[in-house]
Amino acid sequence: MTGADIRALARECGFELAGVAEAVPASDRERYREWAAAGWAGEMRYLSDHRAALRDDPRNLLPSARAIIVAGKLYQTPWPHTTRFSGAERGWISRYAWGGDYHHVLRRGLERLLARLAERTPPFESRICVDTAPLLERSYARLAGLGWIGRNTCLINQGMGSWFFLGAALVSLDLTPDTPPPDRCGTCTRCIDACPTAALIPGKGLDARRCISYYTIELRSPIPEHERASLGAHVFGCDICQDVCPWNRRAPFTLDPAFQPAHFAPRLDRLAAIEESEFREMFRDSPISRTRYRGFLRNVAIAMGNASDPHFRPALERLAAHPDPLIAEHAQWALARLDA
Ligand code: B12
Ligand code: SF4
Ligand code: SF4
Repeated sequence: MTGADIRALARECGFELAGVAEAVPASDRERYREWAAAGWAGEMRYLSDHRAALRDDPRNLLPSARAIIVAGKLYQTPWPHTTRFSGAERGWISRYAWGGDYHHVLRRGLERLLARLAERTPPFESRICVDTAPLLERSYARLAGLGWIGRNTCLINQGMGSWFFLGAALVSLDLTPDTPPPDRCGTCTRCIDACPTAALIPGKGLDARRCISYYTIELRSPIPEHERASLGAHVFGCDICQDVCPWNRRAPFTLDPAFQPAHFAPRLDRLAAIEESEFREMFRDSPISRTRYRGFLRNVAIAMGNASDPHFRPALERLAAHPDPLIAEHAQWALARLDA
């Protein structure tokens, strides 16, 4: 079976992109080791502790693996980019989190794909990975021909841009591998120039410790004070280095109901008022649940401070009296910013 056969099956299962890479040690593993050793993973210890070495070889995840099927699913909907948005009373949620939780959607799609494949092949072993396993998804996606790794570190496809998720299925089948496309970033440096926190380091990739996406999603401790102003209205994730990418100008939209917006730019005062049980209910099937209630209110407080809108004072005063010191301290910072 070839990549073209796999792509036909993948399309039937809701994926716009698919390809095949060999299940051999990752050619980018040295690059990854250097990144982790430099401490760029910050508090994301699952990327830098003993589990980091598992990324060297996909056969650590499935010893019988011979091929990796990598699939891409678009999530862009026709709503504005962060860089074209204004509305100080609202908070910004990253495009990838406007709809349902992609982990489930991609896993279900890959399960269907494997079931269809099984109708056409001898029995085989498999393992699905959607962020959940130590696999260099972007590196194998590149090898499987889905795109190149841009200076913003995202995987970019010439016709589809970069607004797509990745999922992978390791299989014990011999499938004909695809070939990686050329790098098409050329002399462009728009993403590096636009990053508000200078997290993209030319030639080296992303220092996650400085990325708004890391601060607002992964970091459990206080957000460094000197970075809070750069967060602007972001309350979950960041899209700026993709918004400015020329390859996203004509990127297609998804019609999949799973990714239609439910949480597009909500009002900050509304977010500041939600109780923990409401947070859980509201974001039950959303990637936003990852930041947890206290992290989310921490982010909302910063965005309110950055909005410099005196209407937020009562809400911030309430948060400044919150029993959780993380929330209270960020709200006090925001109040001081309103006073400045
Ligand atoms: C940890 C993580 C993060 C961290 C760190 C991101 C990072 N760039 O390292 C944080 C929280 C910051 C993050 C943010 C985002 N993430 Co994230 N994240 C991951 C995760 C779980 C692991 C990535 C990882 O291992 N990082 C460590 C670095 C060193 O590895 P890497 O980025 O894969 O880089 C390798 C290759 O790029 C390679 N390489 C080869 N050639 C080249 C050339 C150049 C120029 C460079 C720079 C690198 C490079 O070298 C590296 C080492 O092997 C993956 C899922 C997975 N298992 O891969 C999703 C994943 C990468 N994230 C994804 C998404 C959607 C996002 C966000 C857009 C979400 C958002 N809007 O906030 C942002 C994008 C920020 C950005 N510019 O990357 C998608 C990316 C899809 C795509 N089209 O690229 C993934 C694949 C999840 C998925 N299953 O779809 N993420
Ligand atoms: S996601 Fe935002 S903060 Fe992170 S590298 Fe891209 S532009 Fe910079
Ligand atoms: S903005 Fe330019 S340099 Fe950055 S990823 Fe897109 S094409 Fe590459």
